[in-house]
Amino acid sequence: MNVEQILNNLEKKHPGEVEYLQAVREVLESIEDAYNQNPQFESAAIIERIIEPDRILTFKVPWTDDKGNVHVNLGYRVQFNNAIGPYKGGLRFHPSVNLSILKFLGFEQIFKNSLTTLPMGGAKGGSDFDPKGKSNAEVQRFCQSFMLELHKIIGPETDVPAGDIGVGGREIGFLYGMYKKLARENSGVLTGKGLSWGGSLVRPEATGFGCVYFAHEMLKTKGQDFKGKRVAISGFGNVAWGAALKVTELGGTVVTISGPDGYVYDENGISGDKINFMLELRASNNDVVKPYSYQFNVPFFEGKRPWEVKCDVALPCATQNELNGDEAKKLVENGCICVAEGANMPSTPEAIEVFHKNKILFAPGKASNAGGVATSGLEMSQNSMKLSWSAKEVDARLLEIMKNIHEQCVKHGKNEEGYVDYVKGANVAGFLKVANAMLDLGIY
Ligand code: NDP
Ligand code: 2IT
Repeated sequence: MNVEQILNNLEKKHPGEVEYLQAVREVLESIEDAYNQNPQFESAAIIERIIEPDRILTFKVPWTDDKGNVHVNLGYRVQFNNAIGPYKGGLRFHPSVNLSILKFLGFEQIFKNSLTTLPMGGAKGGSDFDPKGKSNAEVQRFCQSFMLELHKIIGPETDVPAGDIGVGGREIGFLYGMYKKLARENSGVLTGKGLSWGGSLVRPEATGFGCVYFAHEMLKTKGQDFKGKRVAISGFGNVAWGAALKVTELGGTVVTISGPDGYVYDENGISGDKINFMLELRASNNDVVKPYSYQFNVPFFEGKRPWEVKCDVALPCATQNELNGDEAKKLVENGCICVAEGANMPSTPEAIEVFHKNKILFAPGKASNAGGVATSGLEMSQNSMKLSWSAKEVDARLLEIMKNIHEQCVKHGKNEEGYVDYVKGANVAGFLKVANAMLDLGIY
């Protein structure tokens, strides 16, 4: 079957799963040549097998709020593919979570994890639980109830979850505490752990740092770097925070951060204590960035996204489909030369088309945000060895991994004119490794 037929069948099988179908289409369209050149993939139905998850666990998560009311949320774990290593991927707690979103994220994770050079398969999970406004005790009870089900299918050698939107160090702590109680073991079953109980230095910063390392490699292909560059960042969570730190360290000026309420524009740069203030905003559990504008006396643009400002580099670090075709045009008009995704699939297909048409540097999340899961992989290595590496060592490995991913993208994505299609490069490189592993492992 050709790629278009496979996509048509998938659309019929899973109508309405918009994000999942969008992610699969993007990958299949860019690996089509590699697939057609390798008939052994078709005879082993590699694509038909890679686009469906191995299994999905759905479960209810009952929990009690501080007033004694009982609530029921939905919990999921999508174990997508374990050809090259244990299932690996984050947990997202957000009211928008549904199966389509988790299948898109789990599917992307297969190729991202393959690119990291480390042995990790792809998975994702989460819940439609809304952490906004919940007390610490409520979050704790929710996490404990979630783990009562999840523990049945995870393990340090089978499936290793981590954080994502709404799941940070605090939630990983509550989840891990309950896992330890149930499994009676201390192991690397979750990553993003606290430093005193098995975590890795640099994991909190890793996704943002990795994204900026990747963007730096892209800029270097044009003889440029971050010095003096104006950088627009969206989001104000874990990824945006790490990216803001590293951009500033490399001499760039971060001019925006954003939340669901709008964006702030700080022309003097979001650096130093201002970056720490982002952490306070996030920890407040209110999900707004507006207070930054009072605190530092800068403009706030209600209900707007930051892609209308003049910038040299854009790093979308909030969520999927947060940068559309018109916004991409605006970025290009305003002189933006490089876009590296910190979030997963933040650019719509129309936006990607605009970036490619205008030949600007564009990196898809599965390449540029892979530093988070890569450092999770390094946390797993440290747990297995029962050793802790220094921050310097982890950071050096992270930098090497991001450079390696960049090389893989160039190798598989450069066209005759010398333009690098990082989407194609990342998808082809990520796919070939997993597809060849699947061939070696047989059909089952
Ligand atoms: P956080 O929870 O720390 O921060 C994300 C926040 O961004 C959410 O609280 C969300 O608010 C907010 N947000 C949602 N939509 C928008 C929007 N349109 N504009 C601005 N802000 C918005 O999550 P992370 O920083 O961990 O994750 C951010 C992105 O990075 C996600 O796409 C995630 O999948 C990706 N990622 C994360 C990694 C990690 O290690 N943490 C690794 C690789 C990728 P609200 O809840 O109100 O919608
Ligand atoms: O999207 C992602 O890569 C993550 N949320 C991190 C996953 C992980 O296992 O560290």
